[in-house]
Amino acid sequence: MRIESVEAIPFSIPFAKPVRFASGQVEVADHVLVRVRTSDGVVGVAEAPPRPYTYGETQASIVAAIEGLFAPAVVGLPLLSREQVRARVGRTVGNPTAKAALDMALWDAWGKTCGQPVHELLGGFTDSLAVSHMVGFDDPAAMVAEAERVRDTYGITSFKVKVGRRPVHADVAVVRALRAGLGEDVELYLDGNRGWTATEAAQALRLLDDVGLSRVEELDPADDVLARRWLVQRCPVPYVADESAPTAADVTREVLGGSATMVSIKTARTGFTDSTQVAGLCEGLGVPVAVGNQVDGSIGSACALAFGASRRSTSLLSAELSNWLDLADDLLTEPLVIVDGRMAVRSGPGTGIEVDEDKLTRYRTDR
Ligand code: MUC
Ligand code: MG
Repeated sequence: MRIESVEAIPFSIPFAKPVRFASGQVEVADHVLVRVRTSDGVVGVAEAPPRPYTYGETQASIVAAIEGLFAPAVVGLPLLSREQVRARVGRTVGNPTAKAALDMALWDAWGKTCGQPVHELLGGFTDSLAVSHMVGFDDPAAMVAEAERVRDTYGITSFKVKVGRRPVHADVAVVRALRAGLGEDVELYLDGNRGWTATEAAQALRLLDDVGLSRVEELDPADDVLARRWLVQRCPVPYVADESAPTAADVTREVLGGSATMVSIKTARTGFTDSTQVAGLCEGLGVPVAVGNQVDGSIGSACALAFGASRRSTSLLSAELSNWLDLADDLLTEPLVIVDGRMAVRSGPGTGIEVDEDKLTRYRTDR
């Protein structure tokens, strides 16, 4: 069974509530649906989210990379020759979400071919994950109200708080307000998307010492190499590498260099194949991991769920799986669900999702 075609379909679905953070903001899911067809007529899908402020990709660049470079490189290869696909696609540098979506669409097609869910093909560790919700920039009262609504509606008790604004005191006030409003029983952790200097981040950590944070992520730029190591050495909780360590090589460099003590794994940028590699590396190094979110849509969230549930190391902590809640609509025939703060794996073959063709017709932007 061979790869017969690879399509890149741009679509656009508005977020009912835009997500804002230190490195950018997302108002519309202007993502790309990657659709693979095999010689047996099986179809696999995944989505690529353009995040120019993180990876330099745009919706147009993802479509161009897939149509112009990756599809011609892989069409005709056996569906299961993932290392060949990886080697050929890897000849082009960059384009992480375009490569990841192609990889996940191929896994989806394989799962649908053999009638097995991807989370089982990848390891089958568990059947549900605790969900963490990301709270974007707003004023303190609005951020507390959003977290309370998400907790009361979906039972979610883990929150990633976006920080990195100046002055530091504004974000410190937000985090304090969240702890006061939500109580001691919720998990709170921070993501600065490189917005602060190491000195500002250290100040924030001092001011928040008694708030009970579980971890912090990319508070300052990893490219400020010595300042970052200085901060990580002093950080009282795990310091997560996210955008500074998207590949296994980056993880090795950042962790061994003392610039991070924990790693965020995002299927949106490492697909299933390279996410497996990163997870195995972290397990070998003894570095904890968490399943992160690229402000994914429903398809991307289903992929992150399948991967997170596949291994022990990726299912220990709550996974960032909830940004689709803020989308005005999605492309799925069956919506995702969060009950009692958890998402159950989809039981169908592949990643367990089906694209609603009428919705795709409505939201695609290339016709
Ligand atoms: C995150 O964890 O940083 C925001 C920007 C991005 O690249 O991903 C999101 C969430
Ligand atoms: Mg992050």
